[in-house]
Amino acid sequence: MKVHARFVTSASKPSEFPAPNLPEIAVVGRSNVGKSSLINALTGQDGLARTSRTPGRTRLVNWFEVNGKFHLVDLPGYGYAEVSREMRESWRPLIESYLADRKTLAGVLLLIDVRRGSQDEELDFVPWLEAKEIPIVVALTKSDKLAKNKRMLEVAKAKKALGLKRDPFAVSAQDGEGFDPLWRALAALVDKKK
Ligand SMILES: Nc1nc2c(ncn2[C@@H]2O[C@H](COP(=O)(O)OP(=O)(O)OP(=O)(O)O)[C@@H](O)[C@H]2O)c(=O)[nH]1
Ligand SMILES: [Mg+2]
Repeated sequence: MKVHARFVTSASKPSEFPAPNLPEIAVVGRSNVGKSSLINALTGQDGLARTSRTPGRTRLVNWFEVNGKFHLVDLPGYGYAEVSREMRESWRPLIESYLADRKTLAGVLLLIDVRRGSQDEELDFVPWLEAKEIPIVVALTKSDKLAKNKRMLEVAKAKKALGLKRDPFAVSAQDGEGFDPLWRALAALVDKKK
């Protein structure tokens, strides 16, 4: 798929959110799981979203417009203990209010590190999204870090743990594994929203 993406804006509070004019896919996951890297790799634009080895890099909500058709929204990561309590407590309402109230939300791309698997946050989060009838696509990131047979095992484990109807995708921002089926799944969410 040929992709053109551009940065739209950042927000630290709902009053700064951009006008809800395009369907949006929110990229959600633990800090350091590879949300920003995946956005860069999927769009083929290095440096579009800021990435870092240090968890907690993305502290704002960032909007990226893709092919003039939809937004990928990079949300701050959760589960990063070293960020001050105050910071963490300001993020949760920001993320939750975004997910609960955003009229243009087409779905959530939930990322889980293939080596860590689903933890409490994901086990809580998936039913929370389901209760709100927000469509979910799950992808296991950094698939390049595991041999193929181990990867397949993790895919099956995550599907079962989260009670998903379909296999999560295994993706790698490093080598592009899994991008075609992931793009198709995201495009389907966007189309359904229109
Ligand atoms: N090997 C490998 N490393 C990756 C991959 N994706 C991301 N990383 C590395 O993981 C680290 C975190 O990546 P980010 O994209 O900044 O993670 P994030 O989820 O945006 O993190 P926060 O903004 O802190 O929530 C960086 O050092 C990346 O280079 C991948 O597919 N493979
Ligand atoms: Mg980030």
